[in-house]
Amino acid sequence: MTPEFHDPRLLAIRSKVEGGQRLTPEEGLTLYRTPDLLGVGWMANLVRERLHGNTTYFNVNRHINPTDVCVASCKLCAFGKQKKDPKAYTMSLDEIWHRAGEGYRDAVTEFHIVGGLHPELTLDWYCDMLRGLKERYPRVHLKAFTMVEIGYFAQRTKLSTREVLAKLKDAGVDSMPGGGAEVFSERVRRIICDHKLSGQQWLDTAREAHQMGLLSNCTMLYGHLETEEDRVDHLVKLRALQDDTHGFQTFIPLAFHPDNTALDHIPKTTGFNDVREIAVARLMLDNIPHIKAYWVMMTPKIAQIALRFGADDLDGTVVEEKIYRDAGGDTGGNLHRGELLRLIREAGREPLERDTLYHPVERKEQENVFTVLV
Ligand code: V47
Repeated sequence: MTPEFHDPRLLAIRSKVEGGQRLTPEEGLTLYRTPDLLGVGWMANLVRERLHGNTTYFNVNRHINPTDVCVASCKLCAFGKQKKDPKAYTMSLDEIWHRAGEGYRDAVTEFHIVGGLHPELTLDWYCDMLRGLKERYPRVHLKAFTMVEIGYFAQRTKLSTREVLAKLKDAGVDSMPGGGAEVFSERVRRIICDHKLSGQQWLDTAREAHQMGLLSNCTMLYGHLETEEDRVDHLVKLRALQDDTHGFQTFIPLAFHPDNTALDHIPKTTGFNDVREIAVARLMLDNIPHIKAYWVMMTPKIAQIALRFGADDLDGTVVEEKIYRDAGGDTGGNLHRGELLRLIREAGREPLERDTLYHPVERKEQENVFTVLV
């Protein structure tokens, strides 16, 4: 059933969405400012169903965070620690290779590997880590390193970002996650992540990765000091890069979790804002195929509702998530495959297990083995 749109600006947006036309930044602001969440969600759902029908994607994955030692000290982050902090950790290569294979019920198809900017671990160490994972788990896709880590490796080795990417690709990186983009506004970055690469450098590194055949995801951190204009600007910049490279697979809006960060006076985002972020992203990012409701960040309950407001992907089983847990996230990580299936089916959607590149995965549940159907 089509909802009634009383606001003439929303009516105009609706006819553009129905006609498959691109929305302007001003229209993005209207979507953020209207209280009509159902109207915005209805339009986002229209686009989502046009692209994916009733299908909802998920994967069976494990996070690996080799170290939380980080030179950046970003105010937004509760995960990164100074090397001298007694709570800081750095895993040995043997530990990483061993831990990667333990503690999961379902055979994983993806390792999601990101970590702090460690001042001493070398690029060769990371390449050995990747080669060791590939040798032990040849069928598992390695989605590894944010654009921020690539920039830091380049700075430390004095290689170009292209050379760093080439070395990591050669060692086994199959694609890249979307983290570290935060919000591109330099005003906000100066406060929340001062020592990190700039928004433009994040985009330039993503462009290079895409040009070298590495697909990636992209994210936006919201719910801290950014304005609605900053969010629209961020989405429009991602959309412009995607027009050029077609290298982004999925956009993931990330709600800021303030606990244990230097910004812990900022209140947590609300369910209304989390759902609206999904819907606005689906409508503005007309050239990015997937919008992910990352349940670890949104809670499984809100992520499930998001499946009717523009999201077509729930991420995965996410064994051993640390970044949100350190920032007070209480969803705990680690949903089993069966629980993801239930969330999706109870939203009236059709679950489809995917690998990282969205190929369907067929699984013999009893034998705990999978086949990627290409
Ligand atoms: O890079 C850090 C953000 C990201 C906080 O690509 C914080 O498939 C909220 O990027 N509150 C990590 N956010 C998560 C991420 C991700 C997650 C799931 C899937 C994919 C993918 C990527 O979380 C960091 C940073 O941008 N972050 N600290 C915090 N306190």
